[in-house]
Amino acid sequence: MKGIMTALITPFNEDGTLNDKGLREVVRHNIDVMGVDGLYIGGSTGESFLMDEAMRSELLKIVKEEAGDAVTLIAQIGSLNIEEAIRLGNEAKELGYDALSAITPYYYKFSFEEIKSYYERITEETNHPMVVYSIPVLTGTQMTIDDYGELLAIPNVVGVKYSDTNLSRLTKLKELYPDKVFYGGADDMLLQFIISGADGAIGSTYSLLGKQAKALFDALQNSELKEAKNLQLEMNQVIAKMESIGVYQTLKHVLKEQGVDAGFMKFPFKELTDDEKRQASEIVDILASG
Ligand code: NAY
Repeated sequence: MKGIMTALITPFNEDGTLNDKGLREVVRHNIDVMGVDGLYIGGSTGESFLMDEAMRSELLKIVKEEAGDAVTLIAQIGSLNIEEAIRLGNEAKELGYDALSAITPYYYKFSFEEIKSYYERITEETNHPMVVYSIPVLTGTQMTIDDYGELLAIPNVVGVKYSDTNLSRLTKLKELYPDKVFYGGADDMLLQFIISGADGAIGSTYSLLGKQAKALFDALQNSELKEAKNLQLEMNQVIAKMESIGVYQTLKHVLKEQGVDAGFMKFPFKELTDDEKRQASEIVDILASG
């Protein structure tokens, strides 16, 4: 469960249906070319909040079929509809996913008690390892150290995908809960996450920067701080460009230029304009020269 995991994009056809062939290519690319330790399926990068249940279920099936047991697989099954989350969680478990993950319930301003009962219910009814997915920048839900502690005490909650930038809180959490697994979630701060106590990271850009991220992770395990810093600076050149154009769209464009059928975005996400495509293509050159 440790190391570098790609938050997988989902390739769609132009009509919004799942691009089965493209999805398999993206899975293969991440395992065979990037060499990442795991895949996180159906997260924010995966556009799963734009999909219906049947499509999310199909996504989980195809990825498992293609990946087999080659890498760790975590299925993001969270949904505002608790029955849907439980059904998807049980499907993922039966398919052989190593763990489930669920976004904190969003949109409504749920109380912490409500958030906690959501995780209690999903874990009770799926009985499979659960990674809490906290991403305040998208959900607006911030939790305190005590809140995290209460969630980590729920049976089967094994860790947190900590897509937050408060690193002193992360350091404290890892000190308090050394046996739980914490994943960093801002790819331009991978170095800082690992130094702050994260066991690994889950990020979108590892579909392109997986090798550098793995090298950075390994450098830190060997206390090669200077090497790790250089790798982070190299990665951040690409990440900054992606953020200025649109991370998910740029990922798909660059992968396609590299020969991986990453498909289209799901409505209402827009495709890149011609000018943005030109800017995104510069990343192809940067990666090829590195
Ligand atoms: C997911 O569920 O797709 C994630 O892991 C999200 C992590 C990403 N954050 C967002 C907001 O998409 O990888 C990061 C992010 O794309 C990267 O740091 C570049 O900004």
